[in-house]
Amino acid sequence: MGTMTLFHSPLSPFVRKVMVVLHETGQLDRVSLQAVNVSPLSGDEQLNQGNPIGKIPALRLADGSVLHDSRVICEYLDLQHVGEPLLPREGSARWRRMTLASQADAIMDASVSSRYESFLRPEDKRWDDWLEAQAGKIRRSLANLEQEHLAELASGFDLAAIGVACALGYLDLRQPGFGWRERQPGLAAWYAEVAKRPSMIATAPVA
Ligand code: 99T
Repeated sequence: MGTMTLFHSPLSPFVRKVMVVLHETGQLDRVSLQAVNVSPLSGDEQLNQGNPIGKIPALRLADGSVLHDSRVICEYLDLQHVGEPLLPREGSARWRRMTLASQADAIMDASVSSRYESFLRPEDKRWDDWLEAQAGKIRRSLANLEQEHLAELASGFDLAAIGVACALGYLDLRQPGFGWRERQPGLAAWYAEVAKRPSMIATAPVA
């Protein structure tokens, strides 16, 4: 039984990032999972304690304080293990990797936003231009990863690479017809490899 509590849902790519970090850094047994099912329209009272925005993941520490969001939790966990750091601690490489990690989060944000627009919003209020704009963000980001970041991604499974892998996993889950593999064959090959890691297999979302 872990001393920390992670508010968790198996389908959230942001939660998955944290779970992959726990696997990769050997910290799984420090955390108990508390299942929550939230959307912008339905929150969870316990989750809101210390986390007024009410999103997952949130991590309640042993002293009762709560960390959010996923970036903060991942960085916190990265400072708690003795293995290779999952982000360079200093220098220009730190900012480059953090920016790549942020790009991965932004792909997830656009995908989650599309999911809410196409699933949560009443059918007569759905807005195709909104969906197309989110898809454009994702397409541009993936093209940029293919053109500029493949070598960087392949250089190690750190927080940036974990983020990109979770973003792609979520895109496959919610928009299986997106067709990114044809447009980004290098990224597809990289993803096929990292998807075989035990941390990715153990956290794969099942709809
Ligand atoms: O928006 C809400 O109120 C509830 N949504 C969430 O909690 C989503 C779950 S992914 N989490 C975030 O958007 C976290 C974003 C934050 N910046 C972070 O942690 O990095 C749900 C996906 C799905 O149901 O398909």
